[in-house]
Amino acid sequence: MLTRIDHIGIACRDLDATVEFYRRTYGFTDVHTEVNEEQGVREAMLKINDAGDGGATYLQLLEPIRDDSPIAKFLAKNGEGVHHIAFGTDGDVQEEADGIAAKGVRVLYDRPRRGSMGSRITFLHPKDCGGVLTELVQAAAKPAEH
Ligand code: CMX
Ligand code: CO
Repeated sequence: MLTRIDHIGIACRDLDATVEFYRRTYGFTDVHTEVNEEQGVREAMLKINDAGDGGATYLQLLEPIRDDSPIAKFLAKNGEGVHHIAFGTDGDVQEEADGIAAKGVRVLYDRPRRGSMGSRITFLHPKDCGGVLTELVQAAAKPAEH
């Protein structure tokens, strides 16, 4: 099941300046920064709130590290702004994607890829989602409690 908004992805040209804007303007802080080579981004996750399923909701700020990456292409065409929305699943993301594909929506990956903080992610084609690039996220399993 899709249980929450996991994050909103925002394309920016200067990650550090954008993180600073969100800190100065709203008081949000980056809880995590990483480079995802496969996606061609340097990114920061700003936590907004915890969610009832044990997950959380974030803003994902994305700066391109390559000219041929999806974020670089988006910036060249549209400039900075909202790039995608991401729903969090409480179960297997591939099962969610298969169920959505069966409804006629194109899923971009054959199998999930690695997202922020060890999550498993896949994307739905924006042309099948009313112009909204949509990501599905299965958060990394938390270590077992002792
Ligand atoms: N939101 C809405 N529409 C979008 C879009 C977006 N973010 N990106 C592209 N489109 C639209 C374009 O406007 C274009 O529409 P028109 O044909 O009407 O002009 C169409 O989709 C094709 O766009 P394109 O610029 O030619 O781009 P591509 O087809 O090469 O790539 C997409 C589009 C969605 C397949 C590609 O961006 C992709 O694979 N995205 C998934 C991966 C990703 O976005 N990674 C970065 C984030 C990583 C993370 O979240 O962790
Ligand atoms: Co994302």
